[in-house]
Amino acid sequence: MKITGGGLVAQTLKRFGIQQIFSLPGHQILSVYDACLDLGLDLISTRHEVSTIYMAQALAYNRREPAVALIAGGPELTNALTGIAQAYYANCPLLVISGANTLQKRDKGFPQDMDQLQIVRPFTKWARSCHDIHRIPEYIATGYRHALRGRPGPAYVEIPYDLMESSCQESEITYPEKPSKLRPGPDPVALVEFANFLSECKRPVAIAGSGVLWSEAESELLEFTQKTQVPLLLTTGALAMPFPPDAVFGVGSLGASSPSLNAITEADLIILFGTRVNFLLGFGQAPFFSPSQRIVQLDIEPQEIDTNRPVDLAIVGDMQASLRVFNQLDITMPDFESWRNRLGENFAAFERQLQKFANSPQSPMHPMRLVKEIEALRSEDSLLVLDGANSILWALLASRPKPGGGLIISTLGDLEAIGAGVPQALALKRAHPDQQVILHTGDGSFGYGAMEMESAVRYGIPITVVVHNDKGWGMTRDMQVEFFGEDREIGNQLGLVRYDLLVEALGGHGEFVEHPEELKPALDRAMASGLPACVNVMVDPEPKSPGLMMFMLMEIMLGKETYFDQVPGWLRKLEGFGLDNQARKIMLRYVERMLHKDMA
Ligand SMILES: Cc1ncc(C[n+]2csc(CCOP(=O)(O)OP(=O)(O)O)c2C)c(N)n1
Ligand SMILES: [Mg+2]
Repeated sequence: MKITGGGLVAQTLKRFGIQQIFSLPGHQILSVYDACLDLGLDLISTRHEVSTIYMAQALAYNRREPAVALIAGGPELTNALTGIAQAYYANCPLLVISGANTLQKRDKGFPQDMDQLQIVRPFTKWARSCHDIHRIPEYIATGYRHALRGRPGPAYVEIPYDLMESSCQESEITYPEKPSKLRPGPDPVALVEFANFLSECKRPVAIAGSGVLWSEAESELLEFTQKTQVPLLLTTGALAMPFPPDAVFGVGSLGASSPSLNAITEADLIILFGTRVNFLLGFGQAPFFSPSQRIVQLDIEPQEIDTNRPVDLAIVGDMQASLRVFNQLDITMPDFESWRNRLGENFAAFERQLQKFANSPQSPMHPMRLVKEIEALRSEDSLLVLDGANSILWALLASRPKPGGGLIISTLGDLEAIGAGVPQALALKRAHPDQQVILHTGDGSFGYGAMEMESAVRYGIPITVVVHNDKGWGMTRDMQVEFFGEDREIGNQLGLVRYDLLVEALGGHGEFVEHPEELKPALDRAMASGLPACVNVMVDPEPKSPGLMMFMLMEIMLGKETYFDQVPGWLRKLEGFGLDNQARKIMLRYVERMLHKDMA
């Protein structure tokens, strides 16, 4: 039987167990579309190419394996590039398949002709063009393998139009097996050393990041905490995996949560499980970290070890494999009971502080009231997507892991591109129609993917979008005011936009909420509507979150020192917003240090 190049693409993906393909049409890839009809693949077509990538990202986070985006090359590829770069800087495994001009038309001035490989190379682990129809399955398998193995990331396979449309005998094709996840093992001597570090410490804390997520090591991590009694913090990258909330002592980035900040600054041993010592961990520097703390870093990527902060012990290996071996060691641990109690009390006190805002009657709504009402509605298997900036920082204070769900922070990894929320939520709901999927997004960020609410209507994907509407690019507006002055605001206002009406016009359900008591009924109606829904909630732009203040502090730490005298003013704005005395003390210590340096 004859099969087209496009047919080989679809057939190989199907054999790998891939059901969903996210795509935007273009003539070069129509033969893949045609094959999807015959093979029963779930092809979702979008309104912007970057959405195809954002959707694949979310599915990859959820499934912990490469997901597929199919685009047609030329301007389709340039449009998709931000998503590919975002995945690259988040170590998110993707297989991007692109069409391209026929070989006969290349470099002659034909429309949509460009050197595609050149622009994707900096943002992919592996990028190739396939020129032999018989080798299409092999190239797809190789791309998949590069995306999956080692530290994950995006891979790119380009198949020119003439190859997509031509045919060969399927009997001539050997389909490769689906590449499996390989798990490089740790050095056993280093693991014994790790056990020694634990037996010598008094106040250990473990911080788990996306390395645990990609390795699917959540049960091994849980077993580690049960065996050692080391208190655990989850950074933003790890929150996408299902996890019991009562097994953690702090959630989110260092700056977004004072329990995490306390635990890190007071610990005498810090264990990093697949997490980068970047901005989210204060670069491992003072005033958050101290030189006297011992640090053990476990990572699958050897080049990641020692970034920003030299570590005392490095263990290179897959997280699941490393923890599995460690958990089998016969070790006696010191008693961490009082340390655990202290951190547990900190976390409980922090939760009580947040609770005060849950019932706040102020109008427009306090951002924390919005977060708390969403959190109260979440089911045990709820999938929550957070997009925006200030909106994310508020949500991270109170959003907790769920035993059967996950939490994706849209602005994945180090690139932190805003605007992926709608497509990401859509992909999750398509893959899990029976699970609750909620997107909590800033108004600015919603604008990027708003047109995908039409895709949601077209495919009947009932996501619930809650717009945190502060009528502006909130975080950049706040920074502008703090750094340049109250009267120097320009270009950051967005005005009052009825996003709810926009979504109604696209065929979805809309709710407009101006007062806090209207919120719960509106959310209930939106969820019961069975339609893609937008709950457009007016929130007070005035309160400042600890995360925002910490962001500005980090800017100063890395060179924006001229602004350090503003820090005491920022701290005053945090009064009552959940950043407790300990965290304030740490920041003040930092300011004093800077002042001293300035005078010296
Ligand atoms: C793609 C992209 N464009 C611009 C930025 C810069 N940026 C960071 S935060 C932000 C404002 C976000 O506004 P909104 O989504 O309304 O969230 P808010 O802070 O108001 O809650 C901007 C423009 C970015 N990070 N990524
Ligand atoms: Mg906003």
